Amino acid sequence: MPRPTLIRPTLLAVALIAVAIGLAACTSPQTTFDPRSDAADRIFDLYIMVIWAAGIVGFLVLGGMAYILIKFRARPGRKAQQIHGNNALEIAWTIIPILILVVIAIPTMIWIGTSSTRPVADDAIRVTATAHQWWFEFEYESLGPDGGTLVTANELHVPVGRQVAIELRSEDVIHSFWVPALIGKTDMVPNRENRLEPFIPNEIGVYWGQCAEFCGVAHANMRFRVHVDSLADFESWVAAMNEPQAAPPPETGEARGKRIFELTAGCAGCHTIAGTAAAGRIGPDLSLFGERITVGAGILDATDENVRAWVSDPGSLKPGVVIMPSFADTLSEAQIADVVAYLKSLRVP
Ligand code: HEC
Ligand SMILES: [Cu+2]
Repeated sequence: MPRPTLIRPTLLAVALIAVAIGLAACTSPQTTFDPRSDAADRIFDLYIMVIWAAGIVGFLVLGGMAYILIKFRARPGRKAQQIHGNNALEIAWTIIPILILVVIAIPTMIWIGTSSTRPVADDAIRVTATAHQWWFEFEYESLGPDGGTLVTANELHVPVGRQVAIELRSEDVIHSFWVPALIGKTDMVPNRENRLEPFIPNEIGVYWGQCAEFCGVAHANMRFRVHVDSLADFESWVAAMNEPQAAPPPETGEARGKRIFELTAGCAGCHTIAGTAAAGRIGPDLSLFGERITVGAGILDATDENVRAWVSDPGSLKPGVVIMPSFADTLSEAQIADVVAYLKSLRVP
C-alpha cells in the first residue's frame, strides 16, 4: 500500500483559501463592513467582536483537529486505540462554549435594549417609509407645504450629522428595510408600525438600500438609495420640493411632455408631481424626478435612455410590474421622449 501523502489535501486547502480571498475582494455597495452612521458603527463593533470570538474558536478547533489528524494518522505498524469517554474533557468543552456565549450575549442584549429605546431628538428628521410591491415611499413629517408631509419615493434625502428617525409600514405584504451602511434591517409589516433605531449619518454620500424580505417576483429589484446630503443641499432640495413647478416654456418637448403626462397618457392618474396638477397616489411620487439618479426603484441609472425604456415597457425591465402599463403601443417614440424630457426637467433650480 502506498504511503498516504499530505500533498493533495494541502493543495486543495490552499486552492480553497485562494478562492475565498478572491471572492472576499469583490466590491459590493451593500456591505456592513463600511459603516457610515452611529448605529451602523455599533452594529459593526458587535459584529467584529463576534467574528473574533468565532475566529478564535474556529482556529483552536480546526487547528486541534488538524494536529490530531496528522499526529495520529495511519502508519504501518501502528494500531488505533479505542478510548471511551473523558469526563474532564467533556466538562471543559461544555463549559467553555457556555462562557463564550454568555460573554457575547451581554453586549448584544445591551445593544438590543438601548437601540429599541433610544429617544428621538427634538430636531430629528422624521420619516415614514412605506413599502409597496415593489418600491419605497418616504413621507417627511412637517417638511411639506404648511408644515404638512413632504413625499418622495425610492430616493431618500437626509442631512449629514442630523438624527433621522424612520417609522416603517407596508401597504401590502411583509417587506424589510435595509441600508447596510446606515441602518436596518427591520421588517415592514402591514397593519403595524415598526420603528428603526434613530441614527445619525456621519458621511455625505449615496448609500444603497434593498428590500430584505422576500415579497414577490420583483423582490430582488426592490431597491432604493439614501442620499446623505450637506445641510445646505438638503435644505435646497426641501425648499424646491415645496415650490410650485414653473411651467415649461411653451412649444418645447417638455411642454408637450407635460401635456402627455397630465392628459394624453394619464400618468397623472397614478403619479404625483408636487406643485403641478398631477396628484395620483398609485405609483411612486415623481416630484423633482430630474434630481433622481435611479429609475425603477433603484434598479437602473436614470439616464434618458433608461427612463425611456422604463416608460415604454416597465415590465420588461422589472418582471412582475403590472400596475404601470407598457406605453410602447399607446405612445409614439417621440411622445415618450417628450415625457422623459419633461420628467428630467423637474430639478432643483
Ligand atoms: C396605473 C398606474 C400607473 C400609470 C398610468 C403610470 N404609472 Fe408609472 N408607475 C406606476 C407604478 C406602480 C410604478 C412603480 C413600479 C415599481 O417600481 O415596482 C411606476 C413607476 C414609474 C417610474 C419609476 C419611478 C421611480 O422612482 O423609479 C416612472 C419614471 C414612471 N412610473 C413614469 C410614468 C409615466 C411617464 C407614465 C405615463 C406615460 C406612467 N408612469 C404611468 C404606476 C403607473
Ligand atoms: Cu419588498
